[in-house]
Amino acid sequence: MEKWFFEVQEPGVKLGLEYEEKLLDIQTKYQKLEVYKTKRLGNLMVLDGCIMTTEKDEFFYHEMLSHPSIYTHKDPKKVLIIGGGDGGTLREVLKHSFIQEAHLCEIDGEVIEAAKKFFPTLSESFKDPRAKIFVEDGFAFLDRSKNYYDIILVDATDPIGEAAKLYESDFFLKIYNSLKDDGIFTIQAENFFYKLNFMADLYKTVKKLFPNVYFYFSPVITYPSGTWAFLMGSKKYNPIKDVNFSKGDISTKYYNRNIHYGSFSLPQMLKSMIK
Ligand code: SPD
Repeated sequence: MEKWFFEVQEPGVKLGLEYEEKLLDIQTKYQKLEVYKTKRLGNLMVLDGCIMTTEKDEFFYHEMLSHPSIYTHKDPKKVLIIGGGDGGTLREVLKHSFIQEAHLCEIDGEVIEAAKKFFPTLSESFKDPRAKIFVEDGFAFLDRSKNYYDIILVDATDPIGEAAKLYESDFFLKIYNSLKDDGIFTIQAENFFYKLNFMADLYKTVKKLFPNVYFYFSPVITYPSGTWAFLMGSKKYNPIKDVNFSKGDISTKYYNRNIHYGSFSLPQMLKSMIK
């Protein structure tokens, strides 16, 4: 008999993935954590009913969260990832040999353990000597690290429940203060089809703190609408004028120079909301 996992992506819209086996189903201190072995997309991680990542399509999201800011910053050495307990973003950051320190602050240690067990191709970088893992709340962590990071990447869940505070001005102020004078941060930012108003509000909130704010996009086939947005807040650099690929090539499946430039083109319906 067929077994299916369904995510309700929007009222009246579901995405279904057929699976062979449920590998994990636990309630952690923070959320319900499930892992499925799917027929088509490898292992699937689900938090509170929401698709986080699959082994087969994760590269879109993790490459695109990481590399645009790394190639835009003049000389990035210290990176902080908030969330991202599956390790995919950490793996991408550490592909760059010039990154000296990559700190990952994930509130839920059970996500890290599940990633180590069921997502080895994402969690491989936990062993890298440049990586340091902190299992704690991102707010408290940021309070302890002022003016320290070149880049901060927020690899969060959707802005629902507890995670909603990761999309508010108090949090962005802490990020601003933890970045150096030419720092950049990037946060996952939903999609323009279902969440246009959310994206416009997010842009305005970040723009009050950061002089340079940009949206860019990537396909992520298992996320609502199939097209995912990222917001970059930068104190100094512009990702089109300042991007510098002479830092060296890395191995990717999706990100490249032309994708970098093209991803910052905005759909008209979003452009008119943030002008
Ligand atoms: N609707 C899905 C949004 C999930 C964003 N975070 C994914 C975490 C993967 N590292």
